[in-house]
Amino acid sequence: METQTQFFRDTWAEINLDHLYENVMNIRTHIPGDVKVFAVVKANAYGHGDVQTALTALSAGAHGLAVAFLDEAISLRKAGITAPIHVLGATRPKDVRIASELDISLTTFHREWLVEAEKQLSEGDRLNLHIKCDTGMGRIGVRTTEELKGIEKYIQAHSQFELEGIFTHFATADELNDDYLDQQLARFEHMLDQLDSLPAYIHSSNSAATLRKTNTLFNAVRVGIAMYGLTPSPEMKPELPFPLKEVFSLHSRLIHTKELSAGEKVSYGATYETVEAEWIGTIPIGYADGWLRKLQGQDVIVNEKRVPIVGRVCMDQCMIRLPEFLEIGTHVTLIGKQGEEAITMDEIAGKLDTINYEVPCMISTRVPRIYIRNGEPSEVSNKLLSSGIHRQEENNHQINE
Ligand code: PMH
Repeated sequence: METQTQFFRDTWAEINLDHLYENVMNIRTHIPGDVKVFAVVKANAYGHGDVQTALTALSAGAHGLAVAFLDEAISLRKAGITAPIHVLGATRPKDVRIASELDISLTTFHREWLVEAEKQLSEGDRLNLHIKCDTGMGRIGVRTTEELKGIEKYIQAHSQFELEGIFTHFATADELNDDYLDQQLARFEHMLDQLDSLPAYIHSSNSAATLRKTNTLFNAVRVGIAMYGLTPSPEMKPELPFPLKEVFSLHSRLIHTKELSAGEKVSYGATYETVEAEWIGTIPIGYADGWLRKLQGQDVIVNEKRVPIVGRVCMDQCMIRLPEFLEIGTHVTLIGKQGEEAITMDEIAGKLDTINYEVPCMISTRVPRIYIRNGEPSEVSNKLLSSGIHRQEENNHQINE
């Protein structure tokens, strides 16, 4: 896969792979050495870029990758990534053959699904499966031990299937009260007790559980948000076992500046009116980039100072109130640091009444991603990434040359 190396607009996201690497290393140091890390790179790695994130996480010692859909796994394989990949969500039984061909592990939670999937596979095919247990998330998964045993028996009786893993997902791991998590854990442990033999991977922890708990780790964890340097919930902030470094930042440049006299209007609806003579700058980012209209009034950073977005955010542009005349081309930081000033993902999430997970996911693919490694922006191609990044210790999951 060729990564975009050139772009022609003054708005971009910087993905700091050095921070990602450090976060994964810190997570690995925090957990016992025999617990494997699956880097969750679904949804284009929460908007960060799946291939670059995957390669960096693997170079930092992640054992494998987890995605939501088969399509995401196929695209990682097509990029040459040979590490274990597990599809966490449901896959249609009619699509299992390509998963088997590409050695992609799927999730199962219905005996009937296995019956249908088997029809797609030939004698010599092999499909790795993880059984999903619904212990209280109420999303997908087996809920009873009867269902679980039915699936285990069916897998045992059919050589095309290999039971590679069993897992569950916590609904409240990011809350400090553990009552519900403990109930889910007890249900999961009860389900594990029913199996004739345990598969290779047993996993339940997302980032929050990985950071907060020791009794949920089993022998693998699925880490997403913490790898991206974001805290799973505001209440976990004071308890973090090590600092997380934000990976994603968002930038633009002034494309126009002008002085308006008092009483002039700005943007659709003419809702903003200058109170005095004001310098107004325009930046080329708008709601089609995921910089939503609700961000009217949000600060950005220019010359290390906060200034507000004024008037309505348009599809491709928005306006900011400048402290003085500033040159076209002046750097504007929308998420990230300039000098002492910082706008965090959590600040933007707060302004949008949402969680930090949603913010990088919503910055659309129209915004080019620039990858930083070893402190330098790199016009990165995956070949480059595979060839020597980060003093790799465990570099056995890299791209096929
Ligand atoms: N495992 C599963 C099954 C998940 O759905 C997710 C995240 C993770 C692991 C990683 O969680 P983390 O990012 O908190 O570490 N899933 C979602 C979701 O469906 N909505 O928000 C996050």
